[in-house]
Formats: sequence, structure tokens, C-alpha cells
Amino acid sequence: MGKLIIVSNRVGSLKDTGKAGGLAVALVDVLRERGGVWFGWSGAVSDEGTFGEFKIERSKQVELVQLDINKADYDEYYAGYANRTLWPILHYRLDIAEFDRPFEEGYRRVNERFATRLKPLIKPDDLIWVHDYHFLPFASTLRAMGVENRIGFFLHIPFPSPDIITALPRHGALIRSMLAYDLIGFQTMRDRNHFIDYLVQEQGGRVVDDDVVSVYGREITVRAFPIGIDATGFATFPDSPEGKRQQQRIRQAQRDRAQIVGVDRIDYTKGIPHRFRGFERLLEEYPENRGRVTFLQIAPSSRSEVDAYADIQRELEGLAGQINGRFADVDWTPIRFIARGFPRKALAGIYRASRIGLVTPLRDGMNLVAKEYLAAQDPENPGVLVLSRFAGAAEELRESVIVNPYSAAEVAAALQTALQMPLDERKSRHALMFERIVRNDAHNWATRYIRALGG
Ligand code: ADQ
Repeated sequence: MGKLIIVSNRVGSLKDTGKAGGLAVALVDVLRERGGVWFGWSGAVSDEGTFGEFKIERSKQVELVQLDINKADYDEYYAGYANRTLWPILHYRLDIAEFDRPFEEGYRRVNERFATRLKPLIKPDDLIWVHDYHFLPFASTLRAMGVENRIGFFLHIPFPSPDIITALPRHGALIRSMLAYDLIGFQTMRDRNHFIDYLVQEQGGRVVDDDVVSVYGREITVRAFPIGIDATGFATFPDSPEGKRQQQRIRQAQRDRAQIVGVDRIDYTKGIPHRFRGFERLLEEYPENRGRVTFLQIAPSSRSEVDAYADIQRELEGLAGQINGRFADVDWTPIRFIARGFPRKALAGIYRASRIGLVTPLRDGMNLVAKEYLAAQDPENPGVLVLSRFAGAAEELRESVIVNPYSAAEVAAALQTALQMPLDERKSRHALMFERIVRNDAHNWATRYIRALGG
């Protein structure tokens, strides 16, 4: 059996410092099981590290191999094509996507350089698993260098319908380059179906078997692999000292008020301003909640070098101020907005102390916060998940209260339903979903994918 090679933009860590998500931990686990390499960008921008030595970290059959990129790569590949072109398009935001020839050029260049640097590390029986939108053409670059190994791809973010993808200049060449993979995985059936529709409508593909598409003389497996979290592990975090401390702080400050919680990276896809308006509508239309319900939004900034992100924090501060100004009382602040991250165990305590998890992205590949919120609940007295229909997680978490995040009225009504939900119903809904996220946890997800790839 050959080793496993994982390629992704950022590489996980070998030490579980409590900051890494369950996903990185699960991938290191599967790398340990068969021996492997995790290959990607170091996160550093420099001219020396770009063509020179790798940064290598080794422990127990696993090697992390990292490479720097230079300033032009950062601007064109990372901040450019990945985050200003592909990220918005794949999240259905044609209106803010930027198309720029140097971005495409930088994207191709970094894919080629990374493939060239990886090539000498590949042995004939190795399995190669490439992750996410940063590396769509990676396999085709490897194939051009003569690599014949099994190569799989998994997209962590949505894949929209052909109507949207075809608005991307030169989409034909880009998507065609993906056909060098043997297995292409998506988060949901919806994404998978969109991709197959695209192949059929735009590239002359033909579905030959359940999950197999024949296109340009190759057969490619296209399947949904909904990603999971380490649900059993996360379920123990609220009872850790840090988890308990957060619960205590919240209970002391909130007394018997019900807390609604939102946790996101600041990103226009997460629908945070819409969520604030939904909460405002709750206070308007269901005034019995005034003084009794609070909303805590935790949202550290991300990708602030991209213009579309820079303004969101200010918008949220403005909205919170406005809503608080309108409804607050001497002993009650309706919205608390915290613009920084929390360690995972603290986060678990915050989830546990919250009566509602409010997860309302406008588009999301999966959304792991929804699953973490469920995992952190007390099964004897669980809170309620209010979940956007546009999160990939909505395909699996059908017992949550599903909403249209664009409608403030619908979000308000869903919050009211959740606030009034009787204990029995909360318990039965939670039990069904918890069982499902335990069964399909991060480790199982990775194992199923690798098996499908031929491992
Ligand atoms: P993201 O867009 O980053 O991931 P998500 O799935 O919600 O979104 O994962 C975010 C992770 O970061 C969670 O583990 C969460 O706990 C953590 N996090 C977020 N805000 C935090 C905060 N304030 N403090 C501490 N931790 C915080 C992309 C796709 C998703 C897909 C994942 C995995 O956009 O749709 O689910 O990859 O495939």
C-alpha cells in the first residue's frame, strides 16, 4: 500500500493545540494510519522559500511539507483568483466577483509550481487527495508531468448551477482541467448534481452509472461526501474546565435570559447582517422577548485584504449599535458583538450555555458551526438549531428549524418557534441529529473518501 498525500492551501498541525478544527485533526489521523505527506502553503510570503527548501516537520509516519509563496503569488493566486474570483462565484455572488487576467495567470503559476515541487515525492502506489478551490487544476498539471496515480479532489465550498459557473470567463478550460481527477467529491447532492449538469450541458458528458460520468473518453466518479466534525470529542468540551468557565460567566451575566448565539468568520457569505435584522424583527414582532432574550455574535475578521470583507465589521458594529440604541434597557443589552475568536473548548461552553444556535449563511458548503452547536448540547436539555436552507448542513440536519436567511420575518418566526419549543420536542430533534453527526464524523468522512478513491 502506498502512502497518502494530501494537498491543500494550508497545512494542518501535528500538535493538537486546541486551536485546530476537528477536520485538521481527522486528516492527520488518516495520514498516521497509512503513513503520508501533507503538502501545501506555509502561510508565509517570501522570495527565498518559494523555490528553495521545504519546511518539513515529521512525526510518527507523517510529514508536513510546506512551501512559501511570493508577494505576486499572494496577490494574484490567493487574494486574487482564489478569494476574489472563485470564492464569490462558487457562493453565487456574480455581483462581486472580480475577473482579472493576472489573477488567472498567478493561479496557474502557483498550481504548476506546487505540482512541480510535489512530483519528486510521489511514489507509484501513492494516493493523492487534493482539497478545495485553490487547486482545481492541480491534477491536470501533475498528469502533464506523467503522474498516473489515483488522484482525488474534494470541494469544501458550494458548486453552483451551470448558469452561474458559465459566467466565469474561460470556465470551460478550468472545469475541463478538473477531469484529470479520478474522484471528485462535493459536500452535498445539490453541489454534485450541479457539477454533473455542467459536464452534461457544457462538456458533452454522459452519466454512465450512478456516480460515474463519461467525458472526453475518461470515466470520473462524482459523489457527495458531507463533511463531519469530531462529534464525540467535541461533546466532551463543554465539561472541560475552560468550557465550564464560559458557561458560568454567561449564566451569571444572563441569569435566566435565553441566549441566542452566532459564530462565524466574518464573511459576506455568512449572512451576519441579515441575521442581526432577523433578531431585530423578533424584538419588534414578539415584544414579550424584550428584556428576556439576548443575541451574542462572535465573529473574528478574516481576509481583510479583500475589499468586500473590510466593511462588514463596521456594518455589524453600526447595526448592533442601532438595534441596541432602539431596544436596550438599563439592565439589558440585546446584542453583544465580539470581533475575535475563542479557543474551541471555550466555544463549546458558549454553545452549551446558548438556548439557540443561529446559523444563517446565504450560502455555505457545509457549515461546521451547526454541527458543533449540536454536539455541545446537553442531551437532557438541548438547545435548538435554527439553520439556513442554503447551508450544505441543511441536507442532513433536517430536524433543525430551517429558514430562508434573506427573510427577516422568517428568521424572527423561526427564533420564536425555537424559544417556545417544548423540552420533549427539543430532545427528540436533538437526539436524531446527534446520532447522525456521530455516525458521520470527520474520521468516517475521510475514511469513506479514501476508500472511494481506491485506498
Ligand atoms: P468555513 O467557511 O471556515 O469553512 P465553517 O464550516 O463554519 O466555515 O467552519 C468554521 C470553523 O471555524 C468552525 O470549526 C468554527 O468553530 C471555527 N470558528 C468560526 N468562528 C470562530 C470564532 N469566532 N472563534 C473560534 N472558532 C471559530 C469551509 C466552508 C464550509 C465547510 C468547511 C469544512 O466554507 O462550508 O463546512 O470549510 O469543509
